[in-house]
Amino acid sequence: MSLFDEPTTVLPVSYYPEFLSKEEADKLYQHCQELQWKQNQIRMLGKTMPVPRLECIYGDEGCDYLYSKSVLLKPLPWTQELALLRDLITAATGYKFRIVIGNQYRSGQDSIGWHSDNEPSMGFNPAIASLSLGSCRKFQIKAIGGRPTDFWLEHGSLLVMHPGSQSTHLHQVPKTNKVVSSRFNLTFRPHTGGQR
Ligand SMILES: O=C(O)CCC(=O)C(=O)O
Repeated sequence: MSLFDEPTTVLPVSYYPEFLSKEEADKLYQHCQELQWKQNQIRMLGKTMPVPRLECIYGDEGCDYLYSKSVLLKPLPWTQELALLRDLITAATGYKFRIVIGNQYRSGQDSIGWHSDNEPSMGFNPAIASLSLGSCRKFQIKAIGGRPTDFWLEHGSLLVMHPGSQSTHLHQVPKTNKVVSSRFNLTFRPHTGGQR
């Protein structure tokens, strides 16, 4: 096989495995256990079913977030810990955020399927920063029509999806039959109320 058989894939993401120290990540994991998690219902293909993970949302007042035309998330006010983390991520990336959506994966059977985060409320070409805490899970990203690249999202890591990525790429956290304990994921997002 020659070096030229596989084209190099340049992904519109950056991954920082040790964005937080172990101590900072442990503290934030504990804080996440106290957040207001909800079992939301999603409507797909004419059926209503539970979302396969728990969700929460915190952010600026009025920054409601509707996804898949069926799940409406209404932000609670920022906790001090989440606001500090938002500011830390903004200082590191230069991107500004108005909401954070949390995902709680209780076991390997909790997941999020292939999707892009292209909801109009985030405006044109949003940057999304995704912080992981707890069990390591596989995150896959692929160009639409392309092959997936895997990242193993570690405790305290940050994955940044840069502007444009939601138009060209899909991502997912697939189910796994391996025994994995709880994982929290916090996705910091902009909110423009639909203005581009
Ligand atoms: O849990 C993750 O790492 C990804 C979450 C995600 O894809 C999303 O919230 O849109």
